[in-house]
Amino acid sequence: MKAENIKEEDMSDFDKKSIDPATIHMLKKAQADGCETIFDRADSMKPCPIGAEGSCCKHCAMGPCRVPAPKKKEAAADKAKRTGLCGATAETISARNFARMVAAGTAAHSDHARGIADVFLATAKGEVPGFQLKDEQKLYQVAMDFGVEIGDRPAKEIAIDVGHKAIAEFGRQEGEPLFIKRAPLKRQEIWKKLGITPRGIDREVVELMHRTHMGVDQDYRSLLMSAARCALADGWGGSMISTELQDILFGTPMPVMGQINLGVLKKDEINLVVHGHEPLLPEIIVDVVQDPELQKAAKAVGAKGINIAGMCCSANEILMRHGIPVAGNFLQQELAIVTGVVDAMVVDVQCEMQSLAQVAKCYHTKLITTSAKAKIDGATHIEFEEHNAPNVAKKIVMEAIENFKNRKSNIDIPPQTMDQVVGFSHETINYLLGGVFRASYRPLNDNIINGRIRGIAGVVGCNNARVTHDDPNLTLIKELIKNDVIVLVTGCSAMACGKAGLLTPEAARQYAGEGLASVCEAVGIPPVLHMGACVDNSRILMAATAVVKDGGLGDDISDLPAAGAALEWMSEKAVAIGHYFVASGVYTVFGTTFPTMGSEEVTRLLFEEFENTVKGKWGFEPDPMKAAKLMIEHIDKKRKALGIDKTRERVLFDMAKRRELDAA
Ligand code: BF8
Ligand code: SF4
Repeated sequence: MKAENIKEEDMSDFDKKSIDPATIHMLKKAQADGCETIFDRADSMKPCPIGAEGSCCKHCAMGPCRVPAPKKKEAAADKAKRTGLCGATAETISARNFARMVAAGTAAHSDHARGIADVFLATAKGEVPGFQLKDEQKLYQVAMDFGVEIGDRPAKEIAIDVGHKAIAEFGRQEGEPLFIKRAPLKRQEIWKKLGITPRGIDREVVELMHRTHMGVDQDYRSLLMSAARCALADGWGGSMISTELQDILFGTPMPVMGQINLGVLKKDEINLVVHGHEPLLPEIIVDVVQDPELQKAAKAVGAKGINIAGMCCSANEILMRHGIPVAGNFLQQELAIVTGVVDAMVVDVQCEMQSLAQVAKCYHTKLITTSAKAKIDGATHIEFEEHNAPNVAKKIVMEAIENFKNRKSNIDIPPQTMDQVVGFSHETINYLLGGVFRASYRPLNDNIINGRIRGIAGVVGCNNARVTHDDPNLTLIKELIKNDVIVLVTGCSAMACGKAGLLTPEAARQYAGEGLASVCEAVGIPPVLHMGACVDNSRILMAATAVVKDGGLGDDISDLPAAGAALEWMSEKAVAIGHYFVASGVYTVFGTTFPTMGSEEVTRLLFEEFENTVKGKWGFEPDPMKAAKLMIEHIDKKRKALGIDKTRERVLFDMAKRRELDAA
C-alpha cells in the first residue's frame, strides 16, 4: 500500500513527529500498513509525571514511594514530612535515581569496552581470525599512556601487554585508571581534592549501586559526588578504552564521504541493516560481504548485490571507518523495516527497541540478535563468537540473502539521502588544523583567541519520541554555528546533522557565521564535525584536553569557551555522559526532561553549586533557541574570564588617538 492513501489533513500531526521528510514518509506508510511504531505509542501513553521528575522510589518492597516535588510555598515543616516510608527525603530519592542512571550508563559503556578489550587481547595473541591490529601508531600511543615498554619489541607483544592492562582497568583494586593522567593537571588536582578520582571502573559502578540501595547513602551531596566519580570512570575509563582499542583494531577514523537516510536502502539489492553499538561483528560483516560466494548467492536469488547499511551507533562506527551508508538514527530503526526491503536487521546491544520484533512481523524482515547479553523474544539468535567471527558473519549474510524471496508487495523506500563528510577523530582534527608535519591544535586556539571562532560546543545524544524528532538538536546546532561556535557531534545527534546537510564543507558558507565559515573554508572542514559513536564522546574529552594543553585558553577544561548539550536525550548512557562532562568542567544543557526536577535542592546543586566544586554544571532547557542562548552566554563568560572577549570587535586607533591615550 502506498503512502498517498493518507489524507492531507493528517499532515500537521506528522510534522509534529519529525522534521525529517524520510521519517514522515515512513510514518505515513506504517499507518497505512497498520503497523504500530514508537511514534503511535508516544501519543497513546504519557509519561508518569512523578517518575519523570525523579520522585518515585522503588528501591525496596515497602514502596514504590511517591514523594512529588513540594509546592513552592509549602512550609519547611510540611516539606520535611514528605518522605518515603523509610524517611528518605525527596532529595535522597531524586539523587539516588539520578545516580542509578549514571551507574547504568557507565555499566553499558564499560561493558562494551570490556568486550572490545577481550577481542583486542585475543587479536594480539593471534587467536581470532578476521581481526587485526590496524593502527600501530595508536597502539604505541596507548602503550606509552599505559606504561608498557615499547623498545624494539614486536607490535603484537606490546599489544598483549596493552590488552592485559586494559582488562585490568575494570577490576582495578588500587590506584587510578591509567587514562586519568591524560586529563589536564589542574583537572586531576580538582578531582583529587574532591575525592572523585575514579578507582576501578567496575568498583565505581558496584559502589554506586550499593550506595543507592535502601538505607545506605542518604545525603544527596554525597550521592551526586559519588555519581560524578562513577561517571568519570566512564568518560576517562570505559568509553575511552572502547574508543582507543577500537581505533587500534579497526583504524583511527580519517575524513571519509558517506551517505545517510532511509533512501540508502536499495530495492534491487539484499539489504542488511546492522544496528547497535559494538563494531566487532559489523566490521567483519563489512569484510565478508565481498566474498564471491556470497555475492553469487545474492545474484542467484535475483538481487543485484548486497547493501550493508548502519543504524544508530553501529552505523557511526562503520561509517567513520569505511563510509558505509547510514539508514538512520534511533527513532528510525522501526521505520527502516517499514520500507519493506530490509531482509535482515542484525542487533547487538543497547538502544534496540523490543518493538522491532513486532514491526518485523508486519513485513518480511528477519530480526537477528547476536550478543549473548541481549536476546529479544521473537528474534532469531545467531551468537557472535569472536573465535569464529567470519563464519558467523557469513551465516548472517546468508540469512538475509535467503529472506530476499519473502519480500511482500508493500515496498516503499523514501527518496531522501544526503552526502556527508565524517571521520573527525581527535587525531584527524589535529592533522587537518596543523598539517601532517606539525600536527597541532594551535590554529584552532589562535582562531578562538582572535575571535573568528567564538567557542566550541559538543551537541550529542539521542532521539526522544517525546519531542519532534531531530528538531531540537538541529535548531540548536544551526543557531550555534551561525554564532561562530564550532560544533562537535556524536551519536544520534551526529546523524541528524548528516541528514540535514550540516556535515559537508559547503555547509560552512550556507549556515555558519562569517568568522567560523572563513576558518572552515581555509581548512576545508564542515562547521559541524562528526566525531563518532556515543563511546567516542571520549574523543571530545581528548580534543578539549589538547586545546588546553596547546595554551592560551587557560589551564583547565573549565576555562575553555565551551559548552555541551543533549537536547533529545533519552538513555541512561546520556546521563552518565552528561555527568562526566560536568565533572570534567563543562556546562552541559539537557532538553526534553530533567530527572531531578522533583527536588529543588538536588537540582540547585547540579545547576549551580557544582560550578564551585567541579567547575562544571548542568542546565535544563528544552527550547533549542533558549538553550543556544544559555550556551553562548556561557561561552562569552569564559571568553571574558580569559580576557579575549574584546577580540571580536577589533578597534584600530589612528595616530592622534594613540597620542591621546599615551598622554592620559
Ligand atoms: O549510544 S545517541 S539513542 S544510539 S544512547 Fe542510543 Fe542515544 Fe542514539 Fe548510540 Ni547514544
Ligand atoms: Fe520507599 Fe524508602 Fe523503600 Fe524507597 S527505600 S521504596 S523511599 S521505603
